[in-house]
Amino acid sequence: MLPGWIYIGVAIHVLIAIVFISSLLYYHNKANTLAVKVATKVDKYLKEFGYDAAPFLPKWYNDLSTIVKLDYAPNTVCVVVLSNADMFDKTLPRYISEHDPELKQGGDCVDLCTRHYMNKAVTELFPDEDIEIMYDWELQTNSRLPKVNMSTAGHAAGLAFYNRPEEVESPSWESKRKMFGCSISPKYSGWFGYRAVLIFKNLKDDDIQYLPPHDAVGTQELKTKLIECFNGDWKDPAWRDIIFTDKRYSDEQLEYFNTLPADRLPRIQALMERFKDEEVKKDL
Ligand code: B12
Repeated sequence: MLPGWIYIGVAIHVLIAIVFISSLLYYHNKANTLAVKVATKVDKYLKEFGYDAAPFLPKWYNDLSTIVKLDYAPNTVCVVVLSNADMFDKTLPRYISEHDPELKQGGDCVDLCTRHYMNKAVTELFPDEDIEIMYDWELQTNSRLPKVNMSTAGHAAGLAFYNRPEEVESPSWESKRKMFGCSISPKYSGWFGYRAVLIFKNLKDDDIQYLPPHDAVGTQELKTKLIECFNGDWKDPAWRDIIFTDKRYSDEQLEYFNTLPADRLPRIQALMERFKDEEVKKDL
């Protein structure tokens, strides 16, 4: 027979272990809510094609966006998708080589490529869900306003902080001048593009916690420079380099986006030549 204090000691240790494991499970479940699981699935699937995804709720978005609203229940699961440098440099040439007939019908190849991978992701991952996809270029039918304000969606999802001109305390520009805000990602700085918002109409999440995005630009001095550059020469990529990232666009990609849509065909042809050469080298 062991002394009583040993039994008491063991009981206390077991109790502490139970409390510890339950709190781990509680916080794990809180962090791993339905919206997080859905967005993680989308993110993992799209990663190899050069896209990143993160979850948000219409409530968070509508609390920020003053004009362009999302008319869904506040707790509906939504996912915002951006493209990073790999989408153009790696995925696009492969997509074009496999879907040439679609491209000959005209249309923007980046938009076609994005539409292809968004449709593929939702049909393969969520075949039974009712999902609406809104693209960055889509406008509302009766106004010139976008269907969804991508910068606000990305800010709500924590992907990139939306730097507004109103944040600048001593602006260097005339107060009458209309200045546009600019999103900066802690991962890609300005080297990304918003592409789509996926709305899972029948999925609701009441547990996900709002986490504000990381303000990577931070200082007033840099914010002033950012807003000045973003509203200056749109072909100058200085605003994209406002913070350090090792994942910038290639020169080929930058030149493509700096070329007016009507003049982009020769750039696509050059991209395809480069891709064909690389494929031939791989086979040698
Ligand atoms: C129309 C448009 C333009 C127009 C007008 C610009 C504008 N911002 O309105 C023009 C042609 C000028 C333009 C130019 C450019 N654009 Co543009 N454009 C758009 C587009 C399609 C819609 C923007 C819009 O009209 N919004 C509606 C107005 C009312 O929104 P808003 O002014 O932002 O106001 C809202 C917010 O302030 C919000 N709000 C209010 N308070 C608060 C508080 C917080 C904290 C937050 C988060 C939000 C918030 O509520 C307001 C109303 O809803 C978006 C894509 C999209 N679907 O969002 C791209 C977009 C904004 N453009 C983009 C880019 C890159 C550009 C260009 C560099 C060219 C290019 N495409 O490469 C240039 C840069 C500007 C310049 N030097 O000319 C990127 C922004 C990237 C970034 N990192 O920020 C976007 C998101 C496109 C994308 N696919 O990524 N663009």
